[in-house]
Amino acid sequence: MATKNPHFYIPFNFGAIPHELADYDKAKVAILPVPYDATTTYQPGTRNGPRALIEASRCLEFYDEETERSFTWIGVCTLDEVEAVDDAERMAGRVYEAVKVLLDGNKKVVVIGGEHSISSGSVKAHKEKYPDMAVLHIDAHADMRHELAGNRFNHGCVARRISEMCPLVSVGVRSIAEEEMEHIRSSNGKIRIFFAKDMHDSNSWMDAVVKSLGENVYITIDLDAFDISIMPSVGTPQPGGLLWYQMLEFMKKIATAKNVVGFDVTELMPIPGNNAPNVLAAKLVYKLIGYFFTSFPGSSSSAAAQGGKKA
Ligand SMILES: [Mn+2]
Repeated sequence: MATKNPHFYIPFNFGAIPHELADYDKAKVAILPVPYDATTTYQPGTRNGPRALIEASRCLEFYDEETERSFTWIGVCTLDEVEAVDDAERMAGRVYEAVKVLLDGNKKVVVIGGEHSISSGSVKAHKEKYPDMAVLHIDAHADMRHELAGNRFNHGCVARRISEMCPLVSVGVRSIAEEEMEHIRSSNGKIRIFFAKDMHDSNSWMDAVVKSLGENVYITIDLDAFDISIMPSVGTPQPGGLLWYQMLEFMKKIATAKNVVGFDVTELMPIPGNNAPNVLAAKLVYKLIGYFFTSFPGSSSSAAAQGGKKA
């Protein structure tokens, strides 16, 4: 028979959330760690991302001074890590199976990577549940190649694979090949792209992104979308990215206008001795759980609580 933990135990889960709020059956949110890193093209190490993110999350406060509330009451369960297999397509398939079980259990799913290729499995599972959803892809790279290094499931092709399933809007891009640009041009607007060069000196792009998406949105975040000054811990860094408060403002706009059905945060490549980027990644995940899955003043779920359109 289980006994209550004395208060001096700190749970080893996302956020160090007390066991009664991290219990699978009661939790509304399930965090799925996927420590996979096989097709990265420049620097390896994203397999260490999920553990570093969870470790960093344990130092965060539950109270969010920005929305003036704690989010932990909805319940956040940290699942065991998905076991890595060598083949990226099979790995995405494994993530698909795992996410499908969680969605069948009515969880809101947060996948933490691991390299970006894993996101296609999560998108596939969400698409089955939300057939009309679009994907908001936040990334320094277009990830729009048909194949890279002979592999269609290389992390540099993930947006292309996702765009074969859903409408796709890419935001923050500042690294793109000519063939990727041509593919986007020939998509007849099914693939939209917002370049970082048009984002850094004005926030008017945020409303344009909101307008380009339907009601149900899945968000896939490659942490290299952030500027390298605040997020050096990525395998394929690019200068000129999003800053912290800019990202939060954008995410709050999405939360207010859309129904976010799930999200992933990928490509954290921890640098030994520099934990600050790991904390950024962890805090981003915590805030997004709050923005997307709980109500806060002005959010669409708070509109629902007042008789708005969403259940
Ligand atoms: Mn990227």
